[in-house]
Amino acid sequence: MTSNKTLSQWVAQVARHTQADKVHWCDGSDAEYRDLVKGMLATGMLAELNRTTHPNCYLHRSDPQDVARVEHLTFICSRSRDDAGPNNHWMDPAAAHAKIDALFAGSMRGRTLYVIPYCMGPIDSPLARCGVEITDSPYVVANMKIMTRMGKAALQRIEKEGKFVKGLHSTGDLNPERRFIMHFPEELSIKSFGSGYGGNALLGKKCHALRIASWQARSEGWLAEHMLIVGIQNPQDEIRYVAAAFPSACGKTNLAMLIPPASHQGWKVWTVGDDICWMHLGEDGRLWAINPEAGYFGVVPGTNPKTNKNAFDMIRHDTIFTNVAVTADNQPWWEGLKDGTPVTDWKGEPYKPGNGKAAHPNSRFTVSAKQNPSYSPHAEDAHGVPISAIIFGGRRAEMTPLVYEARDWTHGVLIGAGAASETTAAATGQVGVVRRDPMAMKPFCGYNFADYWNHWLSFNKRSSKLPKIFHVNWFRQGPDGKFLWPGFGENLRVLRWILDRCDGKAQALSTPIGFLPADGAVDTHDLDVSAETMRTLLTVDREKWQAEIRAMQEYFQGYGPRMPAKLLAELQATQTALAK
Ligand code: GTP
Ligand code: SPV
Ligand code: MN
Repeated sequence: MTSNKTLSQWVAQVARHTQADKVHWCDGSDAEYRDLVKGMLATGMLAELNRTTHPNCYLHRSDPQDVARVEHLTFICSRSRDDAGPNNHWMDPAAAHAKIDALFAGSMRGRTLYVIPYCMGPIDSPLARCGVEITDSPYVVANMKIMTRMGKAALQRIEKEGKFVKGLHSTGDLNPERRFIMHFPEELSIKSFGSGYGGNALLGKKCHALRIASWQARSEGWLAEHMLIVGIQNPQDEIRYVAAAFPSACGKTNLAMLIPPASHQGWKVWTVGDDICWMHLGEDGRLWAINPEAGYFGVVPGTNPKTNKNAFDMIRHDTIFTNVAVTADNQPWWEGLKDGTPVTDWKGEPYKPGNGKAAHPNSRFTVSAKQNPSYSPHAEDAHGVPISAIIFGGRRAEMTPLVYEARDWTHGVLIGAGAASETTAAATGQVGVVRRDPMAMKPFCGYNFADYWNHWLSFNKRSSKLPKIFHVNWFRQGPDGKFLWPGFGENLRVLRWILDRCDGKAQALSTPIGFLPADGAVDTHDLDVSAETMRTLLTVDREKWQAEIRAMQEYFQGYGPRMPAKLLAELQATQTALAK
């Protein structure tokens, strides 16, 4: 099936070990997708949704114990434990292989083994990278078809280059006791067992494009980040690109697809990517970014015509829904939708309001980027798009201002490294707990964070044209628990201040934590937010920030002598300024 010997031997060896019934090499065609869907409808793995309102849309109900990423079962298996760092769970590679190979033994008996050659990034891009995922889940194959450039063209590129990341996946029996997501960065390989959930099972995404790619990026001098990429076009038709790192379920997809509010005639937003960004330093000294993905695996709840009309429209056809509820006339339903009433919940049981949410809070849509009305014509550019600003962010009910700007690159790296956010339903475990999530990469950095921050700092020596760095927080709450900032489309107002700052235009005040917008510098015309609320959103509470700095110091101590001294000095400078 392939001229690449490493690949054919690996597939044969896995087929023997897992005792797969059949081997299917995916060609990535639409006919193949239709056949897969037909097969899954027959076994009940998919159910068809209302054909009239949602043509070619399907519902997958996962095992109720398999609905999110499992960080406690995710391992970086580097030879040295220190290379994985305190930010990762580590296992010795030999021990890890032995443990997970025992689970794979015979796991595909009675099942088809699918071979999925895929390309992360535009197929003709020198920045793109290929992989092959072996899986026994047709649901994974269908999702990979939407999320990556999958099939023939990818296989051809692999045969030409002779290089690919090996990913082995089996859903096993979905028992959480026998579930592991293991990464072997030195071998460029991934082994995932016991889960069918996106981030655990679609190996091109978090496992390859972030954990393995971040390791490669460090040794090769580029960046693999958990960032959206968005183009912002002003009324003069100039387009500038911004990359933003927010933790899981903290607003990347929404910002990437933003629709300008009615007050902003002449503005337009273009989506390049909504989750992952690979950035390389160009010959011109700027950072150039590609989106390695070809589709969106997005959070469903909260999606409606007011919050995100682009997403709402794009998931009306040819979409896979995972763990949403359904209405009496078989339409998908989720919390945040104004219309319709759920009759069956995400588990497939009759919906009763007392039994919790109708749709799972981490229910997801899988949809091709081509269906996005705001998909950028430059998203397929082989060399990517130039980045003007980098934004870090998080979900903080208190303290963190709506927006602030780093003094310089090193300070910006500190802002990213010190970022924290409330946990969400995207990973198993408690929701709403503030934790450090540096650069929104806590679950995804494939190596020691201390080395990662050093890598970020090193760009300063390589270019004088790096983007400016900012931090945003859309999630401040008032005493009544309501969000103080309207968010969504109105976030364009903050993006405008950011881009104006890049042009040296907007007014700012220098504070100990960085530059904050001067009074009135964030445009609030036609916006129902009082001047008092704006002041609350844009002040630095010194006492709270002093405590925050202490929390960062404590966190950084965990990285011991590998911790970059430059970041500690920068933190010390902030602390001194706050004490004045
Ligand atoms: P992952 O796919 O997990 O990486 O998440 P994401 O960062 O792409 O988050 P997404 O855009 O899907 O948003 C997650 C949730 O936050 C959804 O329920 C959104 O409706 C909500 N949300 C997004 N942007 C905003 C905002 O500006 N304000 C408020 N209040 N909520 C928002
Ligand atoms: C996230 O959790 O950040 C996601 C969803 O984007 S998953 O791909 O499942 O990790
Ligand atoms: Mn994500």
